[in-house]
Amino acid sequence: MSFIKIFKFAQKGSKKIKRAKGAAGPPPKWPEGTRVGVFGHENSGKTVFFTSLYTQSKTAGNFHISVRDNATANEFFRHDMAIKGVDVDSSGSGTIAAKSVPKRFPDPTVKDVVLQFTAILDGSKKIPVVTYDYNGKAASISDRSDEAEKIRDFMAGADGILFFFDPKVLAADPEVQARASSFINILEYIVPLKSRLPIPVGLVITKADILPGFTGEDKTILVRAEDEQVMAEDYEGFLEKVLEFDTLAGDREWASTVRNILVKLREFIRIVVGRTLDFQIFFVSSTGNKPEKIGVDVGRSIYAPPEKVNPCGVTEPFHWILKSIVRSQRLNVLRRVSGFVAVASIIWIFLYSLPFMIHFGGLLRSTYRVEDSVLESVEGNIDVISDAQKVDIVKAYKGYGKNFIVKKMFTEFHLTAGRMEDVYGGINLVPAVARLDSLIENMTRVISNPKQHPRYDQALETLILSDSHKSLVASLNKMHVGDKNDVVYLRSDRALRYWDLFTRYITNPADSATLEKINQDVNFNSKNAPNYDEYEAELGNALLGVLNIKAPHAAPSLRSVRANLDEYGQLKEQINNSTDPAFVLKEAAKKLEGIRANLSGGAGSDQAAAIGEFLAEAKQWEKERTYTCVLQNIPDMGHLHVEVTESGDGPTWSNETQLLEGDEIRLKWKPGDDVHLAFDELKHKCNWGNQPSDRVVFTDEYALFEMEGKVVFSNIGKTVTIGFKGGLKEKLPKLK
Ligand SMILES: Nc1nc2c(ncn2[C@@H]2O[C@H](COP(=O)(O)OP(=O)(O)OP(=O)(O)O)[C@@H](O)[C@H]2O)c(=O)[nH]1
Ligand SMILES: [Mg+2]
Repeated sequence: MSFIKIFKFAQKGSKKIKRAKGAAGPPPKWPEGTRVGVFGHENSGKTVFFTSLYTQSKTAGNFHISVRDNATANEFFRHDMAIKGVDVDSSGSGTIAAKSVPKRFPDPTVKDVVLQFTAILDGSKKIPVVTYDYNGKAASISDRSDEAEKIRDFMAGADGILFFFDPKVLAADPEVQARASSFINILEYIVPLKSRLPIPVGLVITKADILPGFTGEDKTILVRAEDEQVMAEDYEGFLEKVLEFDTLAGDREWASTVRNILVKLREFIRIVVGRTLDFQIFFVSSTGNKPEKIGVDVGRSIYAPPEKVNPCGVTEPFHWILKSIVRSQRLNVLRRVSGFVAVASIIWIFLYSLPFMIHFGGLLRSTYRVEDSVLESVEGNIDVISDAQKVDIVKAYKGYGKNFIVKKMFTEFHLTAGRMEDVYGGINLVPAVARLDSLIENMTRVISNPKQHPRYDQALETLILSDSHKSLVASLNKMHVGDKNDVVYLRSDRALRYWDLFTRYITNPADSATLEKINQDVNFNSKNAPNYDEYEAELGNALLGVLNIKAPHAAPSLRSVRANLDEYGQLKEQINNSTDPAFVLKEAAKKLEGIRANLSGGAGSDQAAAIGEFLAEAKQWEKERTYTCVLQNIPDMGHLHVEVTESGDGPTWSNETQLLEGDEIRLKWKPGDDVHLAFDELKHKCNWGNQPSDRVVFTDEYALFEMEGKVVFSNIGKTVTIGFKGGLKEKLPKLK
């Protein structure tokens, strides 16, 4: 509902209340149609105007009237006859004939009448018009009668208003002001002061024939279409511009008349200009020629219509106001449509953004909140998140991923949620444990090798740690956070404690209390500590070994250190000359472990350290690692497909990579994995490894080593040569 309508509605509401209090009857029900309000005081010329509008419309080119009801027809007819001086002579024989009687103007209106007719504009546009004639006394500003109320009610709901002003009152300034004020009241009744005027308003100066300088039709419309912008001026600007019009500039008499009227009516014009472009001033004469004064009644002179009645410009105000109404109705429809479009757009924008708001502002944020609070509790170290905390995060991502909006509209986020579930749920602490193992392994290496020990500066009484010592301790400290019962926390705690004891020993090797503590701790842990795995056991042993304390779980060896050192020497040669991974990484490593357990400090400490290093390196081979394989030679422009699978699995060939001579491929492999090679000859149709020209599968524990060098495809008699960056066999650990 527009503001104007609300305003009108409120006004009508207040009117109803007023009426109820005054008990003056229900508001009038006005007929449907385009309502044109003619607001004019007594004697302003309304009735004569309507009559001449009717007669004139019969000959006017752009404005016709077709009367719609009897009351209107009767009203027009009666007054037309009176003005023309025609009466009906009904003789006793029953014949009716027209007879000439003295011409006279209609009497002041007593009984109000709603006039209804169809106006035909410019020969085509038909508009059902409803207008109203009444006793103009009720239009007076001081009138509070029911008639006055009726007039206001009609005007308030009008689609356009014409203010009829009788120039005969111009000389009486108080009356001019009173009339202007009463019309301003009506306008305020329609819309508050200063708001845009929603309907066209015309000022109709009636009886223009009495005005000096009025010469007829050419003076009827004051502001031509091309000068319309003067309506946007304030009163002073309006007056100045109007008087500059060509039509006035060369016609001093008329200019002075117009100026006089505009000045006298300034309070009214001030109210209208600047608030609408739909304003116009008309000068009309319903009689054309001046009527003849024939007498005086109470307060007014009595005139007779002139000999020749020749209405001038009377159709113009109605033609203009109806056209303006049609135009503004079209504009209103457009405004309503654009309003509707604006509302629809806002609704659409809202509906469109709703899922985004729900997703980013709600679903995703609450999931992140769960994850963030966990990460905060472990100071950002993802590796030490407890199982319970992981469950929380996984649950949060699971719930998020299941949400309809996420699934349907944010598919990428849905996939990410799945990955996050895997990250937190699938790995089950393995990365943390594995990283910790490798840190412990590093510590074992440091402790096993006296060359890598920290140094104690006696003079400065300071323990000197190398960068790698520091980073080892820092990494362990990073894992030493979060849930205190968590396996990573407990194990990093023990490792740090071992390091602490170890550095205490370095600081003061003679302190038997430290040695005692180390001995006790390692022994205790090896039997009682939860999750005390082989890496920790190695570390404990290394600690005991270097301090010359016997490993707690090692069986006491009967063999002498010398014998072990001999065996060490033989093994060293074998290992360092061997290219057999099974021997170097398994068999020899096992033997070396046995030897180290039986090497007691002193004489065997270098060897024990070397064994420690060898074993640590050998252990690396047990993990899945990435190897860069180079296809050195592929005969006859064939190509190869390579895939590593778990032991016994068939290849999927899903990486869809053709390898040509000289190509490199990165393979992830660990002992036990199988290696599949597929050879496609030049003209063979490539199916990414499926249905190749020939294939070879290596299933040995160390399959990757079988692949290094020459690989024979016996069915087609082709041999390819494959190498590894840095060599594979060459990289096998050596014993120092
Ligand atoms: N000079 C001149 N006088 C006119 C013209 N039209 C009307 N009059 C005079 O104005 C008088 C009043 O005209 P009405 O049309 O009856 O005025 P009204 O506004 O209907 O008056 P109420 O019915 O009393 O409200 C007429 O009797 C004429 O004397 C006109 O075009 N020229
Ligand atoms: Mg009248």
